[in-house]
Amino acid sequence: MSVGRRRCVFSDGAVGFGGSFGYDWGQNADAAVFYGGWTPQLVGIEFSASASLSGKHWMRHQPIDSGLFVENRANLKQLLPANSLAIVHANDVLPTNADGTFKNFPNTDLFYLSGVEQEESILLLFPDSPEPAQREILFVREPIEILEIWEGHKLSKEEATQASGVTTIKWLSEFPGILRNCMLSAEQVFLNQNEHRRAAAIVQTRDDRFVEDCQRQFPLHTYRRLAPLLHQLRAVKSDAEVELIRRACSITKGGFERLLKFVKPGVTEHEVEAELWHEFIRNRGAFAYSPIIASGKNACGLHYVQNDQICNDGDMLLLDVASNYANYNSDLTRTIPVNGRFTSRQRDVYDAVLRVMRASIAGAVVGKMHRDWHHEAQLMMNEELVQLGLLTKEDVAKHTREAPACKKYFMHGLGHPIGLDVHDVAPTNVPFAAGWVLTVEPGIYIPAEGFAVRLENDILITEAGPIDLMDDIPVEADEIEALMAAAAK
Ligand SMILES: [Mn+2]
Repeated sequence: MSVGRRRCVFSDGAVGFGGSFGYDWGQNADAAVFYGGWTPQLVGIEFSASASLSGKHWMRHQPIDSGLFVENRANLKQLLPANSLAIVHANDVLPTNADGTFKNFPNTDLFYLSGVEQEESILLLFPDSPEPAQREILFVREPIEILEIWEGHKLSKEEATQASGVTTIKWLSEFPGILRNCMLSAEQVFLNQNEHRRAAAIVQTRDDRFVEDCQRQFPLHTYRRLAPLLHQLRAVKSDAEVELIRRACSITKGGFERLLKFVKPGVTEHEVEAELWHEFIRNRGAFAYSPIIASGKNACGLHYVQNDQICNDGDMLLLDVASNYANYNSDLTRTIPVNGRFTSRQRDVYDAVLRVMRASIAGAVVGKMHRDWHHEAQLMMNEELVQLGLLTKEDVAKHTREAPACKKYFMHGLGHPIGLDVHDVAPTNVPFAAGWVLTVEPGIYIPAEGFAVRLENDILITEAGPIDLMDDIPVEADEIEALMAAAAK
C-alpha cells in the first residue's frame, strides 16, 4: 500500500494528496492558492513576510533544555560509521473521515533527536560533511502568514534552534537541493523505519516513503537501517529523560488519587475516564494510551477500552490509566473495590498479585534477560495460584517454559520498556542495563469469578538495583481502603 503521492501543504485540518512525487518538500513554491469552502488548500505558497508569533509557547509542556537533544545526536554520531548520512522525518498527520485528521502525533525518533514536534519536519545528520553547515540541519515548514492564520503558530528558525540546539535551520523547500548535495559526498545512508516487533505496518509513514524515493533517486548508494541504532540509544534513559518520566508518573498519581475519592457504586466507567481527562490535561499531560477502565468481568478482557458500563457494588474496578508528559509516558495499573472494601477473596487475589509485582521489581536487575525475569514471575505465580485454589500441585508439576502452568490466569507479559513510546523500543535479546525504564505488571484474571486484578508500576534499572518510580502511588490494600473510606465521609 502506498500513500506516497504528493502531500499538499494543508490547512485547517485538511490533508491533500496529489501529484506523483513522494513528499511535500515544498518545491512548488510559486504555485497557486486554492480555496475550497472553509478549508483552503495551499499548494506550497511563497509569501515574503513571515507571521511568526515570536515568544509564543508552541507546546503544551514546558520547554525542555535542548541539551538533551544535543546529547542524543552526539550519541548517535558515535554509532555512525565514517561519512554517513542519517535522515529522520516527522509523522504524517493522519486522516480520519471526510476532511478530518487525527491530532498530530510527533514522531518519537525525531523528537528524541531534535525536540521538535511540528509536522513535516526533517532532520539531516551528516557529521563528516566537508561543509560544516551541512553537518546537522533541521528542515521545518516555512511559517507563512496564511498557514499561521489557518493552523496557528509554526516554528520560526530561532524557535527551532531553541528547541533542538541545531544551529542550521532551513525551510522544507531547500531539502531536495541540500539532500542531493550531501548525497554526492556521503558513503552510506541511514534511513529510518518503525521497526517494532508488534507494529502492524499497514500504513506507510513519511520515513517509509522517503526510503522508496531516496533509493529511486540515488540507487547506487549503500542504505542501512537507523532503527537498531536508535533502539540501542533510546533504551537507556538519561537523567533528563528520567525526570520527564517522573513528571508523567506524578501526573498519573494525581489522577489515581482523584479516583480514590470519586469511585463508588453507581458511577460509570466513562465518568471515571472523564475525571482523568480533566486531571491529566490540567497538569499539561494527556492519556499515554487508551485508558482501560474495566469493572467486574470487563477486566478479564485485556484490552477493554469501551469504558461504558456501570461500576457495581461488590465489583472490582481495574484501572490501566496513565498520563504522558512532554511525549514521555508512564503506565500505571491499579485495581480497586468499587465500594471501598475488598471481599476476602478479592483481597487474597490482590495480595498475591502485589507480592509477585514486588518480587519482580526487586528481580529487575542489571544483566538479567527479560525472558528469565518473566519466567521467574511465572514460577511465583504458579505458587500463588495453588494457594488461591486455582491450580493444583499437579498442574504446576507439568509447568514448562513453553507451556507455563499459570498461563490460564496470567497470560500476558510481565512488563515492557517505556519511554517516548509506551511499548518503547529497545534492542532484543540483550540483558537489562542501567538506565532502562520498565513496567512491571503481573495480573490474575478469573472470568469464572467475574473479576481480575492487575497491578503495574514503572521502574528504573540502575547498577545499585531497581528504583520504583511509582513507589509513592498507593498500592497496599489497607491504604486503598483507608483512602476510599476517608473520601466517603
Ligand atoms: Mn503496561
